[in-house]
Order: sequence, then C-alpha cells, then structure tokens
Amino acid sequence: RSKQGFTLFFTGFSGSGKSTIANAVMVKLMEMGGRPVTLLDGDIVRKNLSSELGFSKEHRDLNIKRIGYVASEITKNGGIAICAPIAPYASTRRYVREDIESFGAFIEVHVATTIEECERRDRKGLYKLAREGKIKEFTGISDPYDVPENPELRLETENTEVDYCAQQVILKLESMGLI
Ligand code: GGZ
Repeated sequence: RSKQGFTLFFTGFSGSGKSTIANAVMVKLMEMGGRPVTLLDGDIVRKNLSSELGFSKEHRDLNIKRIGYVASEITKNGGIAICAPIAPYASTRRYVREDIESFGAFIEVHVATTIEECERRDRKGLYKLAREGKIKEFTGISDPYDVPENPELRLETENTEVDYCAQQVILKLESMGLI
C-alpha cells in the first residue's frame, strides 16, 4: 500500500532560512523518488497565487489559506507539499492544519532563527527598510509573530548547517512513518 500524503509546513521570520531549508528537503525527497513533491514557497506564491495581496492580517490569512488549500489537494492525492511562508498567526496555522489533517499528515516546522539574527544577516536589506519605516507591518519589527507552541519540529539554525537542518526534517518524517 502506498504511503499517505503529507504537508511540511515551515514557519518563521523573513530571512530565517525557511526557503533554503525547504529547498534542501525537497531535493532529498526527490532523490528518494516515489511521490511527486511540490514546493509552495512564500515569495513564489506571492508572485503567482496572491499577487494582489498585501501584509495586513486579513491578507496574510487569505494568503495562508490559499497555500493551505493547494497543499490539502496535494496531500489528498497522496503527494508531498512543502510550504514555506512566514505564517505569523497561530490561529491560521491551526486552521490549515485541521483542514489538511483530514486528508493526511501535517508537519509544522518552526525555523526558530531569532529576529536579532535575521536582522543582523539582513540578506535582502528588508529589515533596514522596516526600521526606517519604509516597509510597514514588517513581521518581527512592526507586526506580530506567534511563536509555534507545539510544532512537530523546531530547528535552531544558529551555528547549524542547512544540510543538517534538512536531515533533521527527513529523520522526523521517517520516525513518523511518512517516508
Ligand atoms: C513580512 C514582507 C513584508 C512584510 C514584504 N512583512 O524574505 P522575503 O521578503 O522574501 O519573505 C518575506 C515575504 C513574506 O511573504 P509571506 O507570504 O511568507 O508572508 S505571510 O505568510 O505573512 O503571508 C519578505 C516579503 O514577503 N515581505 N513585506 N511587511 N514580509
């Protein structure tokens, strides 16, 4: 019997490493073969599915619900969906979890890079702009982030290689009997 579908849902600040880790996990899962893997990355989704949306609570919630809907369809069909949005609101993450758990597994991965570290790295210069008030409602600076209380996995990224983080995700999936 083939294994059930599942959704890997990464959450964390901008610049926390969600996309990088999600990509590394995707590569590993694809190498294992078997099931199709679909990556729904935050900025790709925003360009395509959610191009009209901004960053108010209403718009973020709508964005996450769209991602959740696509992931639920993939999970229902036995596939693997990897999502990597900020998803700052616990209630919205819970909504998506409940939707997806009716079809398969939902694995929440908190990429727990601190806001101080994200701001220190500031790879895209967005934190500087947020501090200057040039980007409003910026998560962690001028907008909230609900820290996940009970994620299936929490990744401490400081002093940790991307590949090691990705390997922890793979081990978690194995221990859950999903791969
Ligand atoms: C947070 C913002 C904002 C504001 C633009 N707040 O590092 P990035 O650039 O590529 O990832 C961030 C991305 C966040 O989109 P998400 O769809 O993941 O957010 S949510 O889950 O809350 O819907 C960042 C950029 O968009 N960005 N303005 N105000 N991030």
